Amino acid sequence: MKDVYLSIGTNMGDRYDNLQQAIALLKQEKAIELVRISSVYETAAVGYTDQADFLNIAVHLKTNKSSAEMLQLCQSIEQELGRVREFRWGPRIIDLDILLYNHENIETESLIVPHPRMYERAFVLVPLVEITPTPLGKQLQQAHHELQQLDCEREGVALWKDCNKPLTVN
Ligand code: A4P
Ligand code: MG
Repeated sequence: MKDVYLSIGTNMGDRYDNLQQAIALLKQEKAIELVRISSVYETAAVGYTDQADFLNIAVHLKTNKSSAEMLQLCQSIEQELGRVREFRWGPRIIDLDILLYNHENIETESLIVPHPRMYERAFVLVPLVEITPTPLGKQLQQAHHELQQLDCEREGVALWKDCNKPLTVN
């Protein structure tokens, strides 16, 4: 089984419901075992900043799927939830990115892992570090290290106020 870490973000419609639906679709997959889901964080938009705040989470799962199959699954969940790609970094119902795939370095036309922008983004690192208190491997150790260099409040990342609604694995 491969250890995979995903980042999931949403800033359109009922954001919490979008996260819940994405988790439900991951759970439905026989080849996927959900290990841990982070708290929900509300985060200021990065990149194209003139858009609504996001909700972001990180997810740890185990799977026998290849990295290409995982990318395909992420994209099919995005499609199922009705994501329309308007422009890069623009508003989205749901975005599933593969952060890490079993400590591998992958560079194909359609997939780069570790995710190329993950180490500079507090909205990725805060949830990821939360679910990896004992960072195993260089990539997770780097994530912990980079997060220490960031000022999360300044970067606009905060535990979502409605955090009495945690997303759960079971
Ligand atoms: N792709 C390559 N590597 C990966 C990977 N590791 N995981 C390719 C997933 N996809 C990967 O992605 C474009 C292409 O990236 C895919 O076809 C896939 O083959 P996309 O999801 O279609 O488009 P995108 O998400 O708009 O572009 P991109 O470059 O993935 O955007 P980012 O860097 O993910 O940024 N601010 C906050 N606060 N929270 C957010 O969640 N998200 C973004 C998106 C910007 N600002 C944000 C947030
Ligand atoms: Mg994406």
